[in-house]
This record gives sequence, C-alpha cells and structure tokens, in this order.
Amino acid sequence: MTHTDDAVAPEQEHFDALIADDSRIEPRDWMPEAYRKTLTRQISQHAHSEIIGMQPEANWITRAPSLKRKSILMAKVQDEAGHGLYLYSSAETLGTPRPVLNDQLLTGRAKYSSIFNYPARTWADMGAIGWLVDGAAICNQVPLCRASYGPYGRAMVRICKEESFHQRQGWEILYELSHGTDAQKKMAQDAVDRFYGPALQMFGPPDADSPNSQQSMAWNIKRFSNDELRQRFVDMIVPQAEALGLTLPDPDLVWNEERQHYDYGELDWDEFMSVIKGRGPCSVQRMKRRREAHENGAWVREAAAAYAERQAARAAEAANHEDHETETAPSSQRPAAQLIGA
Ligand code: BYC
Repeated sequence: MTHTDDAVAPEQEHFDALIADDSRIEPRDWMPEAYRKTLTRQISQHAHSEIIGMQPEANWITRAPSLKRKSILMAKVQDEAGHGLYLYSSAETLGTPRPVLNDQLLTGRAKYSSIFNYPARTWADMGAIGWLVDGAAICNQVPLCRASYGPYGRAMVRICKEESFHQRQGWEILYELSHGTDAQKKMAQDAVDRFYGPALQMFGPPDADSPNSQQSMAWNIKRFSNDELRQRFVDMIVPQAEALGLTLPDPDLVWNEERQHYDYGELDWDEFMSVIKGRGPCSVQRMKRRREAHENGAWVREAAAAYAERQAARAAEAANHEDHETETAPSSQRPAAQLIGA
C-alpha cells in the first residue's frame, strides 16, 4: 500500500488513536517499527537485568547468617529468575525470539542495569540491595504497569508485587543490623554508603542526556522522566533512612521548602557512563558467569527440545490414528462435527 507524503496511513492513525486514548497496544495490532524496536530494547534489557541481578545475591546464599535468612534470600533470587522469564516472554511477543535476545546479552550488544556491576561485599549489602535497589526498581516500575504495550504492563503488575516483598526484606535486614552491635551498624552504614549513588543512577541519565525518554513518554511506555522518578525515590528514602537510624552519603541532601522536595547533590555521571560501557568493577565477572551458566545449561535446553520433539511426534501420530479411525468408522459413530462438514 502506498500513501501520499502528507496522508497518514490508516494503521498509523489507528495506533495514534489508541495511544491518544491511553489504550493498550496488543501483539496482533499494527505498530510503528520504532515503537516495536524501543520496546524490545527496553523489555529485553530489563529481562537481562533481572537475570544478571541474581548474581550479587546468589553470592550470599551459602553465607546467609541463618536458615531463615537463607530461605528468604533463595526465594528472592528465584523471583528474579521468574521476572526475567515473564519479561523475555513479553519481549518475544514483539517478534524477536528469546535465543536472539539472549545472544545480544552474551555478546555484549545489549545492556543490563548498571547497578549489577557493583560487588556485594558483606551481608549488609543484601539489605542495601533490597532496600535501595529494589526500592528504586519499584519507583521506576510501578508506572510501567500502565505501559501502553499490554504484555509488558501485565508482566509488570506481578513483578511489582514481588518487588515490594523484596524491598521489605532488605529493609528488615538493615533494621536488624542498624539496631544491633556497633560493628553491625557500621556494616549497614557502609553498605548504604556504597549503594546509594549507584541506586540513584538506576533511573538512567539526567533528562537532558536521555535520548529515548521523550519518545517513550509520547508513546506512553514511560510515564515519568528519569529525573522525576529519581526525585520521587529520594523523597521516599530520606525519611526511611531516618527510621533506620542510618545516613545517606550526600552532604547536599536538604529539604527544599519552595520545591517541596529534597535537593540532592550531582551524581558521578562519568562513572555511570563507564559502567554502562562495560567497565564497572564487576562487569567482566558478571558476563563471564552468565556465559558459563548458559553453557552449563546447554544439556537442559537440549533435553527440553528433545522432549518437545517427542511430544509433538506422539501428538501427530495420535492425530493420524484418530483420522484413520474416524474415516473407517460407520457414519453413526463419526464425530458430529465431521458429519456436518465443520
Ligand atoms: N543501566 O535514554 P535513556 C531490578 C541506558 S532490574 C544501564 O534514559 P531509557 C532488579 C539506556 O538503556 C532493574 N543502562 O534510556 C533485578 C540507553 O541505552 P540504549 C532494571 C542504562 O530506556 C534483580 C541509554 O542509557 N530496570 O530492578 O529511556 C534484583 C540512555 O538512557 C541505565 C529496568 O530495566 C542503567 N541504569 O531509560 C533486584 C526498568 N539507564 O538502550 C532488582 C525498565 C539508562 O539506547 N527500563 N541506560 O543503548 C526503564 O525504565 C528504562 O529503560 C530506563 C532507561 C529508565 C532504565
């Protein structure tokens, strides 16, 4: 179909109307290629983040200080795997198969969240990750439940419910430590000092340096800008830090009466750029582990594929057999649908 330069194609018009109406786009709907591309990029990078994000915490499963802590942490890490799976499934509905998305991660062409390139050094880091990292994730992801692409928005609803539990468990770890011995309180403060800045950077570059935000907001994928969500997060964690009896490592953090928000200091954006280019403290290790895990899982994929093939062959054989039976059966015994030619 061709259109004159200034005429809007009917399918584009329909898409624009759905967006203007704040309705949902579903996989069967026509969508501009750029919309498909930016969603595939964002959803798959989100999925990669969940999968890589399992590593810093998995590192502490064997060293959790009690059986109860160990089971809670294991459940949380399993949740992250589940989030990765919902998100890969959602990304696949846009037309890119999962092995291709996975390959983009393994070959370093796709990004994952900067935060997971930092080491988890102490048990208190499990608290800081839960409270700050999952807390930032919730702030960022609750508005994504209303993303215009149906399968993404629906996946985010369940993810956000689980993230709330994750944040609570992080808070509780830090609360126990900050109300424990001097050494425990020091360990909690040290974890918060290290994760505060990187957690604020999870929201992405400042708005002026965010090439994707404007279009993603026009398409109702993102509902708020990176800086708006970062501000919302800062406003949320300041009173929480006070309740924990811990401080946030920013001398410029101060309530601004006029703005009715907390002002906060400039973040280290050079460090952020370096981390997202693969030069974070743990970037090499994270990717190495991911590739090893992928290789070690080859037998599972092969076994699953062989099983699916066998099931399909059995189903085809059974269908053949059924056809044969119905063809040779007297008309009174044939299924009604066949008799009426359906
Ligand atoms: N890290 O134009 P911008 C979790 C990239 S999982 C790395 O603002 P956009 C959890 C960005 O991709 C947390 N890269 O981009 C899991 C873009 O590069 P490309 C993950 C970043 O997409 C386990 C470029 O910088 N959450 O919570 O409009 C355990 C320019 O940025 C980062 C999600 O993925 C970053 N922090 O906005 C515990 C949420 N920030 O792609 C917890 C969904 C930016 O053009 N994603 N970049 O090469 C989003 O909401 C948005 O994609 C972002 C970035 C706000 C992250």
